[in-house]
Amino acid sequence: MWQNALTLVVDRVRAARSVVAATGAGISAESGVPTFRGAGGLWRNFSASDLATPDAFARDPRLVWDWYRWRRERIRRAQPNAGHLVLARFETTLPGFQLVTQNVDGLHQRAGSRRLIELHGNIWRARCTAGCGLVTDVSREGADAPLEDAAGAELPTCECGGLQRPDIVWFGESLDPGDIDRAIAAARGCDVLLVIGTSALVYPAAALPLVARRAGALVVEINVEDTPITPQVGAVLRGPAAEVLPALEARL
Ligand code: BJW
Ligand code: ZN
Repeated sequence: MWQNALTLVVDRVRAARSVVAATGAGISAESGVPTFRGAGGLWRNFSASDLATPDAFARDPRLVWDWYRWRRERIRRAQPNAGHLVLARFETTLPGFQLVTQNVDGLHQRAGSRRLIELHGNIWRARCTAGCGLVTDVSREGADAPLEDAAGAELPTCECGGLQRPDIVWFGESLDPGDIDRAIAAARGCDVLLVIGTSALVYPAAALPLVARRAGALVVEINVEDTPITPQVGAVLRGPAAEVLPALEARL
């Protein structure tokens, strides 16, 4: 039972000078946003690894945009859950708290998190592919359209006429060096790292628990399933993030 491991985690969080949380798609699962690799992670029989690549976009930008528009409308209808809300409060209740996310859904911001590193970009922004570099807020686009109408819309273009793409880090693309450097520094400098709702398969984000562990931090995995890092963490809180995080907060 994860309630037993909780006592160790509570003690270490209370004593910590710095706590870092690293989240993945699992934190938003209870908000109704599908994860990438679990059941429901498929869209029209494509997996994320088929669509979230520069090659896929070069081959068929309409297909990729349809997928992102469909996801955007699902996310728009979702609400931050109890797990997101606890992490937003940790910013003011825990010393030196830093949140790092692989998620692009913006639910951490909607829950109130401000000190946030988004490693893989944000689905509510588009970016010009023609080299002018303009980044556009697309959070109002399609807001009034029903979910079904999102597919097949025009391809979005920049003010300069260039094709826009989602402002997201795809497979084989580099993360923003400033973002990953700050995330690694936070992992290296923390006393407790909470790894929440990630399959820990995608690098370099998956290296953060190893960095923290080597630097002497307690690494805590909060997940409904085992992952490749489970054998290497100091504590496992096996359960849904929207239940485990409020239970942790209540004990602090
Ligand atoms: C719950 C729950 C509940 C469910 N409560 N939990 C080193 C080694 C091997 C490979 C590489 C390497 N370095 C780089 C690579 C290549 C690649 C990579 O890692 N590939 C691996 C898959 C093998 N990495 C990259 O390409 C990265 N770029 C890079 O490294 O640049 C340098 C470079 C340049 C050129 C060539 C090579 C390297 C970029 C990675 C970008 C990832 N982007 C994506 C998609 C775009 C975003 C989008 O459209 O939304 O980001 S992939 C997708 O996976 C998405 C996610 O952020 C990411 C991570 O997924 P996550 O969050 O872990 O979700 P799931 O679904 O996998 O897991 C959910 C978890 O939640 C599960 O464990 C559930 O059990 C759990 N769960 N309900 C708690 N209620
Ligand atoms: Zn442009």
